[in-house]
Amino acid sequence: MNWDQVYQSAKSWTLEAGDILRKATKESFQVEYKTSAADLVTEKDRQIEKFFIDRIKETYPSHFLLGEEGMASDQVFDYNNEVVWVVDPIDGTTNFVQQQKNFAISVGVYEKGQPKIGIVYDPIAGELFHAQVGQGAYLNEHLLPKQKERTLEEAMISINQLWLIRNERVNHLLFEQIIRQARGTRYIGSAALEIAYVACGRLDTYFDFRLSPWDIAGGMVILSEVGGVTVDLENKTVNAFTPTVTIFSNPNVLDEIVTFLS
Ligand code: 2AM
Ligand code: CA
Repeated sequence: MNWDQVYQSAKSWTLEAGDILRKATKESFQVEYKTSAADLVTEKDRQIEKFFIDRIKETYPSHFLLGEEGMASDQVFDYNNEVVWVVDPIDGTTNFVQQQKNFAISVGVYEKGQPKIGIVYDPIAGELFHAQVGQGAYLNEHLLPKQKERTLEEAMISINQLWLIRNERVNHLLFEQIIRQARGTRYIGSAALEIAYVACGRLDTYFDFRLSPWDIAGGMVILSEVGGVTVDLENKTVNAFTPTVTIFSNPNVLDEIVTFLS
């Protein structure tokens, strides 16, 4: 497999898809509830997923696509044996609909379950985060530095406020000391962007407990290229295909954080 060529394809298709979404924020489009008013899908989510399916089929017919909208559900494959493009056509659909900003396209390309390429693109900010394994991570054309030395009191923490009130997935009281000690908290509402922001140091740790492969597959490649880590509450490495309970972090801050999680 010519991975340089796949990397170029992934970047140029993502930029092209981003143009479609940027224009879409100025137009009206159809919005549907999936399971509730907090779980939306638009015709643009489906259009962008189809855009990737068509290009992958044409250029890399042996590759598969795993996407949030399930539009390639005719494809049957085992990700441990194949090349798979893990695509979220719009990560942060609620923001796309309500704010017309703070959303991203997320693309991860994995071979037999192993990361190869990660792309997270914010088309409104014009920020393309991208990485090919072993070659560093970039924000547009700038190489991102490795994760900085940082203490919890200098750290910016990202967490959905859902996990700070009583909930079914995690003990919300675990976060009290972490948040009290940290420099600040921020939440964007797009998992792919939060992970990319940890990679470039705008955030230091992002917690989430309701994730799917397409939310994180692209961002994880970018984060690991700068020395960031993806672990569960027991500090064990998380696989992009079987997430749910996950911490994305600068490793220096994580050492302090795990002391509060046990
Ligand atoms: P989405 O916009 O692609 O649905 C904030 O809601 C973040 O969590 C977004 O990245 C969003 O992705 C993701 N998210 C929201 N609801 C989710 C769910 N039920 N399962 C997995 N991820 C979800
Ligand atoms: Ca999505």
